[in-house]
Amino acid sequence: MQPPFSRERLNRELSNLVERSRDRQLRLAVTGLSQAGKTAFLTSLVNQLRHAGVEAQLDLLPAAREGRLLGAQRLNQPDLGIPRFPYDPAMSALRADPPRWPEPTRGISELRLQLRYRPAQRGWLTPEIAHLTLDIFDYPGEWLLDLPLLQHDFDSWCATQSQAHGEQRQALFRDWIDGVAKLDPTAEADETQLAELATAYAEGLKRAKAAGFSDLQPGRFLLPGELEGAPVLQFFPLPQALLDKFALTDAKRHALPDTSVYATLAARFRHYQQHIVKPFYREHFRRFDRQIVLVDVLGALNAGPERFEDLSNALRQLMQSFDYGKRSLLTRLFAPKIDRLAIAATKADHVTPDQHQSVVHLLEALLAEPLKDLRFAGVPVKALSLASIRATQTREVSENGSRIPALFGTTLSGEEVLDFPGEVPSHLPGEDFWRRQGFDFASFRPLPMSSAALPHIRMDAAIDWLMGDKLV
Ligand SMILES: Nc1nc2c(ncn2[C@@H]2O[C@H](COP(=O)(O)OP(=O)(O)OP(=O)(O)O)[C@@H](O)[C@H]2O)c(=O)[nH]1
Ligand SMILES: [Mg+2]
Repeated sequence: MQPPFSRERLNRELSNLVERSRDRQLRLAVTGLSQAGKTAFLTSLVNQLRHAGVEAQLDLLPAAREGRLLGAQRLNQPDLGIPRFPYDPAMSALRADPPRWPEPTRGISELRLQLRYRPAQRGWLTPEIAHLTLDIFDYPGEWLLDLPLLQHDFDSWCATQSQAHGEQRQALFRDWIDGVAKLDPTAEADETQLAELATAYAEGLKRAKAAGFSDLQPGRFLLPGELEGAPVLQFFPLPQALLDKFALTDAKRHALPDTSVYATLAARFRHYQQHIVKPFYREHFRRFDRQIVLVDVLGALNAGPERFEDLSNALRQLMQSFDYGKRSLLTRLFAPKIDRLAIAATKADHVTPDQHQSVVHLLEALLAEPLKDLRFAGVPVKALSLASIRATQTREVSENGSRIPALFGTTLSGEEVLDFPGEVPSHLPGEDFWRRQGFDFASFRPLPMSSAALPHIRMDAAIDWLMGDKLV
């Protein structure tokens, strides 16, 4: 009787099986507030991995240093409902003459890469070549700030939003502040009036974003996409002073008719929570295996004390997205499963290399509480500083016999400059630092590309932490 399979066929099947068993998968999300450098990081990540075998400088990644990482190719992504990460347009911008930064992101996008590598340990069952399938996600930073909104009802959310903001930020909301002060929360809701006030609130948020503020809720007001003009986005917090003026105690509020201003805004807030915020966490966030949180610490330092304080508030809220303690909101609602986290200060090419360690210390100081909680919860987390796409070159300048490090780059307006950005404090800056205004940098244009791989600082260290253990 003929055996069902020939010996060759059996061997082939067996080696396919082994090959498949070596194939690994990872879902990686790049996270961070608006303009933190997520798209630049993702573009550089894809670029470095694609050129890992040849041009890319990845000495801090053992698989690349040992010549085992052979490169990466793009595959069709599994989630057909999510747009593809625009890698080619980003690279075209960086390759343009003069080079440009990739466009800001307006929605979520995904890219699937297949990495080919030679396993480090060879046994008789180990295939010659193994694969790691990497799904990477980019989404606007604003969406993340909506998680904390889930732990509130409309009243407690109004209370958090009424907390004192600095003068500079208040000034940006002036139209809304003046308009809302005239509102009667107990009156019958007037759709046109609510739409106008909601627009004024959204305009305030947009102005605050443009002025470098980070603590901006609700996030979708900034990037409404297809929800532009929809009633679900036509709400805003009622200032505590207004609620006090109408002596709206809990009992009184809840006795108001559904058609009142108060009840209409509260219903829209609940709808936003259920239909906008929750689906994002349920469908995307909780399925990521690993995340990197990017923070533009240097940008905030450059922008002064009010912005820096605002970044610190926003980060505290953002980090709740990683609080996996048993009683945390995230765990209760979505049971996430992240097993590794990196926290990176971006744009490190804005300071000279001798300052990089201080940047990491400052980042750790800024995130001291959440980092402590994460480590306590047993989530492995690493803090580092990096430049996804290095835009400056380090130079040394002689002055009075000593050599001072400096940066050379081209500003966004095309001017070549030699920059002395100053010292980065290694702890949270106090009044003294702000009084001296000891830190100042220009924004630089990307360097013209001289090789297929983008220049970077410590992208290889970040890649190693995020996926090095899968490449052994
Ligand atoms: N010098 C330098 N600038 C950078 C680097 N990465 C980002 N930038 C600057 O920061 C800006 C924002 O970077 P993005 O990658 O678009 O930031 P994002 O987090 O994706 O921003 P949103 O899409 O708006 O949420 C860029 O346009 C650059 O000006 C870097 O490695 N070095
Ligand atoms: Mg982006």
